[in-house]
Amino acid sequence: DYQERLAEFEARIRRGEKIEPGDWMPEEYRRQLIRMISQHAHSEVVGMLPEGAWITRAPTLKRKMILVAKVQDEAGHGQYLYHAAETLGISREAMLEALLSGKAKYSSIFNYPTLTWADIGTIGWLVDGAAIKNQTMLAQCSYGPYSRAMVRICAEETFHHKQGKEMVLLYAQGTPKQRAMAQDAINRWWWPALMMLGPHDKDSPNTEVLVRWGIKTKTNDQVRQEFINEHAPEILAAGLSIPDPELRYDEKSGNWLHGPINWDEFWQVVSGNGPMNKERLEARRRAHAEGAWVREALEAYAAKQKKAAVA
Ligand code: FAQ
Repeated sequence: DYQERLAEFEARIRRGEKIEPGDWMPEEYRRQLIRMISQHAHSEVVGMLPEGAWITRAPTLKRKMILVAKVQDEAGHGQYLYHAAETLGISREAMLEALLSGKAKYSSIFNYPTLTWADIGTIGWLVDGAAIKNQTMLAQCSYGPYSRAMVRICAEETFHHKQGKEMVLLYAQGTPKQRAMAQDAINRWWWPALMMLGPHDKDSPNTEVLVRWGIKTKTNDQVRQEFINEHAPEILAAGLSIPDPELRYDEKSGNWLHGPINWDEFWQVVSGNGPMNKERLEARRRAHAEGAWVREALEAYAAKQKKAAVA
């Protein structure tokens, strides 16, 4: 019966076994994974937009090639994650419909504009930096296809992180104009990067069940602390400042403690009222409509192949 199956399922997770597609799982485990993985896939795909806007304006051929590769990686991550979600019984059409209708969430961070070229470096350093902290945690998750996807994706994001950090460090040592551009980008992306890792644990309704079932192996605040501990000293060492007057190193805990996060801003962005929410969804809807002919052609081709196979 249900209680026995649940006990065995939880015992498997405690033993560190992966749950695979087709294995018995509680409906709530399935629902939570579909929610998280589809939101993650949408984030990768919407996440192509802020950076994609700078491909034609990259300052050198080398930077342009790196940026094209990064944005292409993000499309690949989206594909990979939609497939992982499909193993749980949801269709890609249903997920895309949820995104395009504005019903599904995607990461708050991609609703901010990329105003200067330094934003591209800063996204690599801070946004990929935050994403990697979250995703190395998820690489340990109890659902096999998601955890394996995270291993591959983190490897690529490590490259994204390094190229971003290299760029910002270079500009931080550059001309006064370059330094100012790097500082301005850090000023605008620091807080959204902290928010990206989700609300404080006490305001995070999903964490408890996700941790119990080994989907999350760390809480939002734990991951945020790891992110700050790595990045705050590096930003300061580069001679840049962090827009948090309360930020300080705490000897006792070994942590960099931060000031209050503006959660009103976060919830505004999550509920569709961020600076770029409308533009982002509009761009996705346009891309979907303009790609209709590709889907039709694929269907026509598949139908023809099927007919040929029958004959
Ligand atoms: N944005 O109960 P919790 C990337 C929602 S990939 C929007 O704490 P949970 C790569 C949350 O969904 C970035 N909504 O939720 C890249 C929930 O609402 P719901 C994406 C957010 O799941 C780099 C409600 O608030 N990564 O960046 C956000 O336990 C550079 C309550 O929150 C992933 O998606 C937010 N930031 O923890 C690409 C990783 N935070 O669904 C291009 C997978 C929370 O109940 C360029 N996801 N909400 O209606 C996760 O690890 C988790 O879902 C968290 C949130 C940690 C994001």
